[in-house]
Amino acid sequence: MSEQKNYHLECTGAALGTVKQHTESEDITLFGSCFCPFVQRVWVALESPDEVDPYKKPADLLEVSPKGLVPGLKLHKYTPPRALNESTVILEYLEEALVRLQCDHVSRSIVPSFYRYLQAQEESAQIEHGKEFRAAIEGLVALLERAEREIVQGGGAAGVGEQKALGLGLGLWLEDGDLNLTDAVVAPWLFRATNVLKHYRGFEMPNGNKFDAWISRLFAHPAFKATCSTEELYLDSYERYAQNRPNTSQVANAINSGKPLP
Ligand SMILES: N[C@@H](CCC(=O)N[C@@H](CS)C(=O)NCC(=O)O)C(=O)O
Repeated sequence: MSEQKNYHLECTGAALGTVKQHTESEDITLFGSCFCPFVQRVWVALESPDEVDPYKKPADLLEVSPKGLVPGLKLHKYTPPRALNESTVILEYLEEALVRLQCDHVSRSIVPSFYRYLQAQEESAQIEHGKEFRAAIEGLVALLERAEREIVQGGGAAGVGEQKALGLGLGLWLEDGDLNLTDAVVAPWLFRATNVLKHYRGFEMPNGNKFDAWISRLFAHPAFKATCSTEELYLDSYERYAQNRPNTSQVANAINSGKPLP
């Protein structure tokens, strides 16, 4: 009888190349095994796993995955570190984390810089805040591009269904995506950038094939379109901000006093 084969504990082929490129991350450990399809699911969305033998159930695996199954995830940024198991739960966590990251950027950077730019009266301040607003949009694009790289193209190992599930974290950024939270959270300001900021500050949106296509999908989306008024309404309504009239709003006051937005 020929010798029985055993499972492998080291990647081969393209996966080995990917593992070798892996730079040690200090904030997340993915416990995995090179042969495991459940691990591969998570791997396409994340970095290379730390190889463990799930049949031997080492203590560090049991600590994060009570049944001793891979994948298991350890998030070191929490004290004590948090653990997660079950491939679909891990994927949902990652997708949510991506969308949260994007939404956080919109709230912290895009929205405040929109108002700083619009309310700025001095030409030098308008130039400065215009650059800041543009950089904030580019920052969101960078987050979307990174997510796309990590998720959709990540090793090309995911099945179509998994890619679609993870693509939820990218919304309309993907050609066949659906409107997601990030899209809804940022669209009103991007839209006003094309009319209000254009009119009062001469702002021109950044360009790029993917960016332009995303903006077109976003503005043409029926749910968004159905909420837009005519341009005149926006130009009239925002003149107060553009002239930085006293007590325009709580948002305007917060911007003027350097406080967080209400
Ligand atoms: N439902 C789990 C399944 C994970 C799973 O079964 N992993 C296998 C490797 S492919 C494992 O760890 N097996 C160890 C064992 O059977 O003791 C998930 O989606 O994460």
